[in-house]
Amino acid sequence: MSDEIKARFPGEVDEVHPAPFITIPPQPTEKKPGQLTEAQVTQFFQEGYVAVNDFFDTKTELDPCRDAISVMVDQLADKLYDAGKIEDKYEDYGLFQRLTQLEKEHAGSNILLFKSQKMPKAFCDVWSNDRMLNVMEQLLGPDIAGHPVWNLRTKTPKSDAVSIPWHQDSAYFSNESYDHMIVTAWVPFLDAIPGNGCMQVVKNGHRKGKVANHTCCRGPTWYVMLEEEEMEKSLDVDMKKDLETCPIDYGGFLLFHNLTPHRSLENMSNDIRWSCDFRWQSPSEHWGFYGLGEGVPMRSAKDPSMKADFEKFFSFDRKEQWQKRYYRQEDANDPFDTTITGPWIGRWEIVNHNKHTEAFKPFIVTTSRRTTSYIYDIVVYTVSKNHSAYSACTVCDTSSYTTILLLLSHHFLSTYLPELLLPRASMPQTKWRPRWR
Ligand SMILES: O=C(O)CCC(=O)C(=O)O
Repeated sequence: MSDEIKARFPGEVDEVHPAPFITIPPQPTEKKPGQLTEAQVTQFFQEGYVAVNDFFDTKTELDPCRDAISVMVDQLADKLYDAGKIEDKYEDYGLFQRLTQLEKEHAGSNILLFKSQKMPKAFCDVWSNDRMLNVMEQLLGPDIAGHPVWNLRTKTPKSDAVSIPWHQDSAYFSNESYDHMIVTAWVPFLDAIPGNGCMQVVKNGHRKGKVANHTCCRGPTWYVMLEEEEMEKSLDVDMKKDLETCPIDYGGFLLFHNLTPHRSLENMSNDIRWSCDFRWQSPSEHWGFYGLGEGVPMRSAKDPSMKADFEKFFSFDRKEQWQKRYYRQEDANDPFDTTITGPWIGRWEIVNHNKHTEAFKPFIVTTSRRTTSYIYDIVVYTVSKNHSAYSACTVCDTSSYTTILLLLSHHFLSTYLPELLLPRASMPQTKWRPRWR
């Protein structure tokens, strides 16, 4: 028998948890507005996705989101103009063109808007929409919370920065997200079609209950990637049969979850494909969000009068925490910096280095029970910076670092641990020095 030890990254696991993803929970006995049909609920659990059409009243529920996006674009134009980054604010352009014009004059404008997100009230209203929560009740049970990860997608035409490859959402979350469902409603603010970058899913990709091995990062971006070959091998899907393209008209949404492999197509149109992905889960489950704040409870079986407390939810500055923990400070303080980095970068093999992977600064939590895995993140990250020494990962045995943890203080760990490990792992000389020193 071979003694070969396989190098593993923190995101890689053998564990599988199919039950929560394929088992329909007890359905509400009461008929409620907006509820999915039995066939839709069945499809969601069997195939890992379902398209829901004609759900929103576009005039009263989605047009306010469009208006809120226009305000955000306007604010961005002002900011760029005031800083002398652009010479024209392109005020005559509408919602589906203006950001493209800003992007032409100041490359990265679409990333700045993506990065600067503050959730406007119109979006909160969609997120906590009563009919939407009736849908979530069918998928998650009677206790529902909004998950803290949401994204306004600024998919400008033919832009590499917003070209999102195959992935499962759990690849971005911590391992504690692997065993329970986090539902996404992907809501487009126009008719999303293949030509303007609608979503694709790989149906049945959730049925094994597994997070497949991802790599990082696609081209010049911060996105993790899931190779089709890897999906076929570890998720038992057949890309020829299981790939589904999901056009969604304005007023509808696409439902999928954290184990559904998905991506969006290129936007080959002349319009910006605006969309927002909202998430929900049971409040009793782990958020999988690296301790960066909790979700917002929205519905409770015990307290039928519960309303989402957005004031409390937004009082915690996730962005500030995020930047403190994972960014080099010089990037975090520049309002026009288009670098995006985060904990997911330390979770997978970095096969393509770029400014986003370079900016990643691993974060250590000495007080949490997950500490050992954070240390492991750093070791793997450190070693993977030098590909010729990649096999040195095999010496990184998580349990042996538990002892170090007990003996060393947080300061000592974050300052000296990588240096101590490098010679031990017989790393060849490298010019790279840890960023967090
Ligand atoms: O909107 C997109 O282009 C991709 C969305 C996505 O990957 C997600 O919602 O997880």
